[in-house]
Amino acid sequence: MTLFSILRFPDPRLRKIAAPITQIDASVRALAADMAETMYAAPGIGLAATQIDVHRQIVVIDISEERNQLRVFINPRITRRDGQQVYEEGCLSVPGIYEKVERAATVRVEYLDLDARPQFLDADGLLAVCIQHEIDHLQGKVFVDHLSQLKQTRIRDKLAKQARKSAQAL
Ligand code: GNR
Ligand code: NI
Repeated sequence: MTLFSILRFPDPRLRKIAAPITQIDASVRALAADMAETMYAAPGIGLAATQIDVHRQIVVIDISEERNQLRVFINPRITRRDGQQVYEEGCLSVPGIYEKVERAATVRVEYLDLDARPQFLDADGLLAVCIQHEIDHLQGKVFVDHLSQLKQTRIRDKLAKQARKSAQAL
Protein backbone atom coordinates (compact mmCIF):
# COMPACT_ATOMS: atom_id res chain seq x y z
CA MET A 1 0.00 0.00 0.00
CA THR A 2 1.15 3.52 -0.71
CA LEU A 3 0.15 6.81 0.86
CA PHE A 4 0.23 9.56 -1.72
CA SER A 5 0.89 13.21 -1.02
CA ILE A 6 -1.95 15.51 -2.02
CA LEU A 7 -1.44 18.50 -4.33
CA ARG A 8 -2.36 21.86 -2.87
CA PHE A 9 -4.18 24.73 -4.50
CA PRO A 10 -3.03 26.74 -6.47
CA ASP A 11 -0.76 24.00 -7.87
CA PRO A 12 -1.24 24.12 -11.67
CA ARG A 13 -1.37 20.29 -11.82
CA LEU A 14 -4.83 20.54 -10.19
CA ARG A 15 -5.92 22.12 -13.52
CA LYS A 16 -5.12 19.06 -15.66
CA ILE A 17 -8.03 17.21 -17.26
CA ALA A 18 -8.18 13.50 -16.44
CA ALA A 19 -8.32 10.94 -19.27
CA PRO A 20 -10.90 8.13 -19.31
CA ILE A 21 -9.69 4.74 -18.11
CA THR A 22 -9.85 2.26 -21.00
CA GLN A 23 -8.82 -0.91 -19.22
CA ILE A 24 -9.70 -1.82 -15.64
CA ASP A 25 -6.81 -4.05 -14.69
CA ALA A 26 -4.77 -4.87 -11.58
CA SER A 27 -2.99 -1.51 -11.76
CA VAL A 28 -6.31 0.35 -11.63
CA ARG A 29 -7.45 -1.78 -8.67
CA ALA A 30 -4.14 -1.05 -6.91
CA LEU A 31 -4.57 2.67 -7.63
CA ALA A 32 -8.09 2.58 -6.14
CA ALA A 33 -6.78 0.85 -2.98
CA ASP A 34 -3.94 3.38 -2.58
CA MET A 35 -6.35 6.28 -3.13
CA ALA A 36 -8.70 4.87 -0.48
CA GLU A 37 -5.81 4.52 1.96
CA THR A 38 -4.74 8.11 1.25
CA MET A 39 -8.33 9.39 1.69
CA TYR A 40 -8.81 7.55 5.01
CA ALA A 41 -5.43 8.72 6.34
CA ALA A 42 -6.02 12.38 5.41
CA PRO A 43 -8.83 12.04 6.65
CA GLY A 44 -11.33 12.96 3.95
CA ILE A 45 -14.66 11.78 2.56
CA GLY A 46 -13.52 11.74 -1.06
CA LEU A 47 -10.44 11.84 -3.26
CA ALA A 48 -10.02 12.33 -7.01
CA ALA A 49 -6.93 10.94 -8.77
CA THR A 50 -6.10 14.49 -9.94
CA GLN A 51 -5.29 15.38 -6.32
CA ILE A 52 -2.44 12.85 -6.26
CA ASP A 53 -1.18 13.97 -9.68
CA VAL A 54 -2.67 10.98 -11.53
CA HIS A 55 -4.71 12.31 -14.43
CA ARG A 56 -7.10 9.43 -14.96
CA GLN A 57 -10.85 9.39 -14.31
CA ILE A 58 -11.13 7.64 -10.96
CA VAL A 59 -12.64 8.82 -7.69
CA VAL A 60 -13.06 7.23 -4.25
CA ILE A 61 -15.73 8.33 -1.76
CA ASP A 62 -16.75 7.18 1.72
CA ILE A 63 -19.20 9.40 3.56
CA SER A 64 -20.07 6.80 6.24
CA GLU A 65 -19.39 7.49 9.96
CA GLU A 66 -17.80 4.06 10.33
CA ARG A 67 -15.51 4.59 7.30
CA ASN A 68 -16.51 1.19 5.91
CA GLN A 69 -18.56 2.06 2.81
CA LEU A 70 -15.97 2.71 0.16
CA ARG A 71 -17.32 3.64 -3.26
CA VAL A 72 -15.11 3.68 -6.37
CA PHE A 73 -16.24 5.52 -9.50
CA ILE A 74 -14.40 5.03 -12.79
CA ASN A 75 -15.17 7.37 -15.72
CA PRO A 76 -18.02 9.01 -13.77
CA ARG A 77 -20.51 11.18 -15.65
CA ILE A 78 -23.43 13.11 -14.22
CA THR A 79 -26.42 12.32 -16.42
CA ARG A 80 -29.17 13.98 -14.37
CA ARG A 81 -29.18 16.88 -11.97
CA ASP A 82 -32.10 18.37 -10.10
CA GLY A 83 -32.75 21.18 -7.64
CA GLN A 84 -30.16 23.08 -5.69
CA GLN A 85 -28.51 22.89 -2.29
CA VAL A 86 -25.89 24.91 -0.49
CA TYR A 87 -23.30 23.03 1.53
CA GLU A 88 -20.20 24.22 3.37
CA GLU A 89 -17.38 22.49 1.51
CA GLY A 90 -13.78 21.78 2.31
CA CYS A 91 -11.07 20.17 0.20
CA LEU A 92 -7.92 18.24 1.03
CA SER A 93 -6.18 20.35 -1.64
CA VAL A 94 -7.32 23.60 0.03
CA PRO A 95 -6.57 22.87 3.70
CA GLY A 96 -8.26 24.92 6.39
CA ILE A 97 -10.71 26.67 4.05
CA TYR A 98 -14.46 26.04 4.32
CA GLU A 99 -16.97 27.91 2.17
CA LYS A 100 -20.57 27.51 1.09
CA VAL A 101 -21.02 26.28 -2.48
CA GLU A 102 -24.29 25.92 -4.40
CA ARG A 103 -24.70 22.70 -6.37
CA ALA A 104 -27.44 20.38 -7.64
CA ALA A 105 -29.49 18.79 -4.84
CA THR A 106 -29.72 15.39 -6.54
CA VAL A 107 -27.60 13.83 -9.24
CA ARG A 108 -27.50 10.61 -11.21
CA VAL A 109 -23.94 9.45 -11.83
CA GLU A 110 -23.12 6.77 -14.40
CA TYR A 111 -19.76 5.05 -14.05
CA LEU A 112 -17.84 1.79 -14.23
CA ASP A 113 -17.12 -0.28 -11.13
CA LEU A 114 -13.84 -2.13 -10.46
CA ASP A 115 -15.20 -5.11 -12.43
CA ALA A 116 -15.71 -2.81 -15.45
CA ARG A 117 -19.49 -3.13 -15.12
CA PRO A 118 -21.56 -0.05 -15.97
CA GLN A 119 -23.47 1.24 -12.93
CA PHE A 120 -25.56 4.19 -11.98
CA LEU A 121 -26.30 5.83 -8.64
CA ASP A 122 -28.93 8.40 -7.69
CA ALA A 123 -27.50 10.53 -4.90
CA ASP A 124 -28.68 13.41 -2.74
CA GLY A 125 -27.40 15.34 0.27
CA LEU A 126 -23.69 15.11 1.11
CA LEU A 127 -23.11 12.23 -1.29
CA ALA A 128 -24.43 14.34 -4.18
CA VAL A 129 -22.19 17.24 -3.08
CA CYS A 130 -19.15 14.98 -2.86
CA ILE A 131 -19.76 13.39 -6.29
CA GLN A 132 -20.00 16.84 -7.90
CA HIS A 133 -16.90 18.05 -6.02
CA GLU A 134 -14.83 15.03 -7.14
CA ILE A 135 -15.97 15.13 -10.77
CA ASP A 136 -14.97 18.81 -10.79
CA HIS A 137 -11.43 17.74 -9.77
CA LEU A 138 -11.25 15.32 -12.72
CA GLN A 139 -12.10 18.28 -14.96
CA GLY A 140 -9.39 20.49 -13.43
CA LYS A 141 -11.80 22.41 -11.22
CA VAL A 142 -11.50 23.16 -7.50
CA PHE A 143 -14.39 24.22 -5.23
CA VAL A 144 -12.95 27.73 -4.85
CA ASP A 145 -13.69 28.28 -8.58
CA HIS A 146 -17.37 28.47 -7.56
CA LEU A 147 -16.69 31.44 -5.22
CA SER A 148 -16.47 35.19 -5.90
CA GLN A 149 -13.17 36.65 -7.15
CA LEU A 150 -12.81 38.47 -3.83
CA LYS A 151 -13.09 35.22 -1.85
CA GLN A 152 -10.69 33.47 -4.24
CA THR A 153 -8.09 36.19 -3.73
CA ARG A 154 -8.46 36.01 0.06
CA ILE A 155 -8.04 32.22 -0.03
CA ARG A 156 -4.89 32.48 -2.16
CA ASP A 157 -3.43 35.05 0.23
CA LYS A 158 -4.28 32.95 3.28
CA LEU A 159 -2.74 29.78 1.79
CA ALA A 160 0.40 31.65 0.68
CA LYS A 161 0.77 33.01 4.22
CA GLN A 162 0.32 29.51 5.68
CA ALA A 163 2.93 28.14 3.26
CA ARG A 164 5.42 30.87 4.25
CA LYS A 165 4.84 30.09 7.92
CA SER A 166 5.39 26.36 7.53
CA ALA A 167 8.52 26.96 5.41
CA GLN A 168 9.89 29.18 8.20
CA ALA A 169 9.28 26.46 10.78
CA LEU A 170 11.70 24.10 8.98
O1 GNR B 1 -13.00 15.55 2.84
C1 GNR B 1 -13.70 16.30 2.16
N1 GNR B 1 -14.80 16.85 2.73
C2 GNR B 1 -15.76 17.55 2.01
C3 GNR B 1 -16.71 18.28 2.73
C4 GNR B 1 -17.69 18.98 2.08
C5 GNR B 1 -17.75 18.93 0.70
C6 GNR B 1 -16.83 18.22 -0.03
C7 GNR B 1 -15.84 17.53 0.62
S1 GNR B 1 -14.70 16.60 -0.30
C8 GNR B 1 -13.32 16.61 0.78
C9 GNR B 1 -12.23 15.70 0.24
C10 GNR B 1 -11.70 16.27 -1.06
O2 GNR B 1 -11.03 17.25 -1.15
N2 GNR B 1 -12.08 15.66 -2.15
O3 GNR B 1 -11.71 16.13 -3.35
NI1 NI C 1 -11.41 18.25 -3.09
